[in-house]
Amino acid sequence: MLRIALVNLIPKTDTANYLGFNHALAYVSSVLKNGGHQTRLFTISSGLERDFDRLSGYRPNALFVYLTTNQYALFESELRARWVRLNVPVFVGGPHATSCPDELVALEGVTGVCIGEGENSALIVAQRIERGEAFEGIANIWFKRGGRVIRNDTGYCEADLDALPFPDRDCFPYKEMLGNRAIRLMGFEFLTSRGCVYACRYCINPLLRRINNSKARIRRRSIENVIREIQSVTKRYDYSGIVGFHDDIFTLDEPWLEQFAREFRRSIGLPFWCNAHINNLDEAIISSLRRGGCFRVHVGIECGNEEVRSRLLNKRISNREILEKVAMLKKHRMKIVTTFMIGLPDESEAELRQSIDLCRAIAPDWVLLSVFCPYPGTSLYETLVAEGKLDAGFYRSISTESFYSDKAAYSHNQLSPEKLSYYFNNFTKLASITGKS
Ligand code: B12
Ligand code: SF4
Repeated sequence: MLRIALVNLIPKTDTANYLGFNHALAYVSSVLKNGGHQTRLFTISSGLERDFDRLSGYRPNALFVYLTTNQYALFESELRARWVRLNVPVFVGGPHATSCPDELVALEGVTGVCIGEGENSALIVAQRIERGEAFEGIANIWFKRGGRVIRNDTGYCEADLDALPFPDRDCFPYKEMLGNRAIRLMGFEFLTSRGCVYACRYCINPLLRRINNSKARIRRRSIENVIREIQSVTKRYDYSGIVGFHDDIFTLDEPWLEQFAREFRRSIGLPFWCNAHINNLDEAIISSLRRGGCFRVHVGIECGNEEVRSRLLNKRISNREILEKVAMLKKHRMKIVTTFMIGLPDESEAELRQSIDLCRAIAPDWVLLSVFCPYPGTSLYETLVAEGKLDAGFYRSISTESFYSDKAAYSHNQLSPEKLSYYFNNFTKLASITGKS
């Protein structure tokens, strides 16, 4: 039995609450526990010796780290300054490991990286560590041996999501999280599917599909499996608040949704929210959502200029369609959350103003606003690097506190940093919206 430290690097700011639960680590933890290992979660904020003391006090046999791009700089400094002292294998997975495996595996102190899905790979890695064996032949894992990088095959993903154990929530501080604002707004989180059919140029999904040879387009859990998980979670934590479905797009499969909504209403009966795509909303789908108890739908709008949305972002929806679907949602008394990004490549002030205008016309209940960040592995990142507008390694120096920052990661041709910051801080006010995050 190994003691495995699961590591999540989080900002110190209030948004840290928002990061309480992590699906990836919860799934990985669950398979490790089923395999007879012990896991403990360590949330680490910038440079705190106290966090490291807790970590080393656990005497872990290995560190399994979840990594997004915004967490890279903190990861690298913790690794170099502290974790190497533990002298244990360090494995890294998550979106940044999937998009930049070569760079990560080359780092001193990193033993291996996981590219793409990791439940099975994590378990086999743990078994090999326990037996003192090398990591050859483990799908999705690249590792270092004697200074040489060994690249095992990638592209493995679980075809049958019901075969996975339910994610392990016990390693998260649910009692504390229950008291905070994020849980009240976002609820207990679940995933009923993996994958997306669209190919937006700022999103990881096209890369995941490439890695998985399109096998991972959309996989869905059975309704029975999802309901059983929700029942066990609400019972275990005596929870009767809201439920959130974090699936990339919850509304892709109409027959599934219709049946799910009926079953959810019958056996769970809690209010829920979900992510949807404007293209996958019609009267039938919205009625199913409503019947199931859905009170809020999150839709990605991203910007107000439809030519930019289509050409630059490859999100092919028109403003007319957006407003029609919004009206339909409102007719069904659905609350609406929209995501917008500002500071898109070459975005002019006039275009940014169009985003504000569209947001005003939508009048959502809540706006999730970000300054556009070009994540490695996305085609927009590649274009910006190729055009010389972005330093390929920009993320090496960004702060983990910058998840929701008002600064652009690259040199913006049209908007000064002051302008961008002004619009970030005043977007919702200018759009006359009261809710913002
Ligand atoms: C749900 C979700 C959220 C949720 C919960 C996030 C969480 N940490 O759990 C919320 C709403 C809080 C959220 C917030 C944000 N998110 Co988000 N989110 C997602 C989403 C839609 C699904 C992630 C998920 O849970 N997948 C299911 C799990 C099971 O799969 P997984 O994450 O791929 O993990 C597997 C492997 O990576 C691997 N693995 C992971 N860790 C490890 C470790 C080891 C040792 C091993 C062996 C394997 C392994 O095994 C896991 C299981 O198979 C993804 C898009 C996507 N489809 O991936 C974006 C995504 C992760 N989010 C993203 C971003 C940018 C954000 C925000 C910064 C929002 C913003 N302002 O822009 C914040 C930051 C929060 C944070 N750091 O977590 C980006 C990250 C891009 C990047 N390169 O870093 C993504 C990829 C979307 C995108 N733009 O493409 N997000
Ligand atoms: S629709 Fe959403 S999840 Fe799908 S590719 Fe576009 S941004 Fe990513």
